[in-house]
Amino acid sequence: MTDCQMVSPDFTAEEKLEVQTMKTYKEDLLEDIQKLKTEIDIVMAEILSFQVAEDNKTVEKTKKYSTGKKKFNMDPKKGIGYLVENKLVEEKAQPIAEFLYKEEGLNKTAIGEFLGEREALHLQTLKAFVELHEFSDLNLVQALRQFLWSFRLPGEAQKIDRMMEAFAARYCNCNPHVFQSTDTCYILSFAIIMLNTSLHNPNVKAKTSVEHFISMNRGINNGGDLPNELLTQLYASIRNEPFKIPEDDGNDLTHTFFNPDREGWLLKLGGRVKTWKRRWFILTDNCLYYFEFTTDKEPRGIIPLENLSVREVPCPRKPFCLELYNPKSQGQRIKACKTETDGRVVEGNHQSYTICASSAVERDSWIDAIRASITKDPFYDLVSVRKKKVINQTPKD
Ligand code: 4IP
Repeated sequence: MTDCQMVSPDFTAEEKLEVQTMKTYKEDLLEDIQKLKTEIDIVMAEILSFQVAEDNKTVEKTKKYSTGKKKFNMDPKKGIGYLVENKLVEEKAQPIAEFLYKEEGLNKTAIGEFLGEREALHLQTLKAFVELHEFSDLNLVQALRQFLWSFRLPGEAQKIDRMMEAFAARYCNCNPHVFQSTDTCYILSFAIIMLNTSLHNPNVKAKTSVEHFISMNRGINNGGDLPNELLTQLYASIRNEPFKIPEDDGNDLTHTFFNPDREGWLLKLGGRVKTWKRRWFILTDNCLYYFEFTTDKEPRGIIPLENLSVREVPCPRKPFCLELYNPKSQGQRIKACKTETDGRVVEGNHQSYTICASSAVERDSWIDAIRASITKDPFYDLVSVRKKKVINQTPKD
């Protein structure tokens, strides 16, 4: 029985036709709805697979990012190379600097290593990295605290030089009226780092006083002095709170400056008159100081180790001797000073210093300590070159 036959027999032929048309229209509509449903299902499936692909991409990207960070921590250059290859970091100073400055989980030694390199991209990244630090209205100690916490200074003198130079330039940029030159800021920054070690490293016995700190920094403001209040304030800040240095594994700058501090009794042979004297030796600041008594304030003699070498030397009747000598000008007098019995400080007379320890072990550890001290000399050179430069300048009005 057709739909037409199902309609009421009381309907006119016209009415029956109308009902039939409506039914056909309804069927068409249902069919369209079904088609739409199918299409929606297809689109939904496509959207879903697209989302899955996107999610997979994100997961993949996150994975690569974390691999890149791991690689960076093991080998900073390779790590950045990997991140660049995978388009996760742009190969430009600014984005790399931002990555180093902001990214969590990066090893601060690796950051220091990357920033210390000499190639153009590294130098530009260092500049951009330092510029991400905001030092305006901070005193020098506050700024150094922030800076030295953001990475770990590498051990190499030239790298430290570049980093501290960049730091000083940035600090002076943020605080244009504090110092007369970047060099002044650079020298004072080193003085502060050394002060930190002197005050907080238990191995350093002689603690720097505020008066000594002020006198150490005389003339560094382009020939003029920095205000005592400023130096006193910086001194107090360090005394009250030491620098926080990332991952202190005994190889940071403060150790580099002061290690190894060694002191002890040794016998020293006279220069012209060859008599053996028992003296208390202190090795610090790349100098050997010797005293008559451990409690003496003034040393009897000071031997700057610059340009000297040290070696084991055979000596009649004294089995554990070492010798300090100038490898470049043997036979000439070593630059040193000594105090005469009448109290006058005069130049030393030694062409070499022969020093005797009480055992082979002791002799060898003095040799090691002196050698280590000599090889660390570049730091002092870096600062002293700048110091000479700024002290010889006429103060500006
Ligand atoms: C002295 O011998 C002491 O050994 C001095 O050592 C030494 O000076 C002198 O060297 C030497 O003549 P006498 O005391 O027997 O006279 P110290 O200063 O430790 O007492 P150095 O330069 O080693 O300090 P000359 O070079 O001044 O002779």
